Amino acid sequence: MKTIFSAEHVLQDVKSEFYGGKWVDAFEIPRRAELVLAEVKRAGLGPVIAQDSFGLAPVLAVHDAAFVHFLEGAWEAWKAEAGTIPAYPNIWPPRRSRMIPTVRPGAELGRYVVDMSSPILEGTWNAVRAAVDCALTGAKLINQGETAAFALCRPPGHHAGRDYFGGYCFLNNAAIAAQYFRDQGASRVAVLDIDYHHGNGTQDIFYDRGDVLTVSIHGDPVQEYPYYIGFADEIGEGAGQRTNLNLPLPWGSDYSVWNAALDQALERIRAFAPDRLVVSLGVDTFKDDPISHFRLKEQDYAQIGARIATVGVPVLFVMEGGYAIEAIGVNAVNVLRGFEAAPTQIAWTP
Ligand code: OKP
Ligand code: ZN
Repeated sequence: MKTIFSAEHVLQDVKSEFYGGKWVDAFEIPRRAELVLAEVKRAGLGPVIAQDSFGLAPVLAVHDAAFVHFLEGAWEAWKAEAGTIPAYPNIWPPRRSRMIPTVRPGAELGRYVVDMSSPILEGTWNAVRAAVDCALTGAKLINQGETAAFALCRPPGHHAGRDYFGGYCFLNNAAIAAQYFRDQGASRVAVLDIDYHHGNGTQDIFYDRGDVLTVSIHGDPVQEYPYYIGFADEIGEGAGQRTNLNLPLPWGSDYSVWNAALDQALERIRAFAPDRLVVSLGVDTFKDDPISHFRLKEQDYAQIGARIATVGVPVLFVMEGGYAIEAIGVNAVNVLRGFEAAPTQIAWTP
């Protein structure tokens, strides 16, 4: 399959992260994408191509306009006040605040960001736009007849909601691609999120939508980020009733446990009969991941790819997390190779 990759990802280059009450070396670093790219090439997965430009319309189809325009101008506003240091919030709005406009960039940041893991830097907006364009280019390739594509997005996207960002994510690459599939004629789209962390942003975006099924297998929010969302009783609302499926698993879950959840996920996806499947591909489920607590092994990832192929519809893989730097390439590419090696026939329809 083709990989879509932008060199502009390097513009999001956070040095330190506030983690467990301490400043530590950042986990979500440019080297992650470089190592995945290197393994794509070493394994001979297929051509690596650059992204096309899609503009902001597909972004505004899922994200709040004021939020998007805030992100676009956030660095310039922050720099005018604080200089060229990473932009962090001054405050988070207290409950029952009047959500009035403020004149301070650090106060506006608190309106939109949910945590301390996602500072805005000089190059953030360009890196984020490039990642979105990688996902959209992959979706376009699929609409042109590819049965799978790999959007090697960085920064990741699945924690970005309609009008909020956080968890290293700014715009929701996978959700934007899913909506693009809908807008280009797909009747139903499924998003399967296999990152270790709950895909709260994707859930948020499609929560009241019956045309997009969102399924996430993740560390139980009782123990794990994003803590406040991702529980099994969140099933969707309104027209989206029963089109959200959360499969939280406890710390220490290994592949036998995880694969049973994948069975449930795939059963629900098959019953939904989507035209397209978007996979939020995080490999922070790996046993050696420094911020996660599942126990998947290198070879398990090929099984996952083969299992995903059984859905039998075209799949856009969108890179999300994975922080065990020495293994991220092998694990991510194992999913893709496992998918390609599977005997299943993929039914492509326009
Ligand atoms: C992004 B992705 C836990 C702090 C977690 C943010 C994690 C974001 C993960 N104590 N910080 O889903 O891989
Ligand atoms: Zn994650």
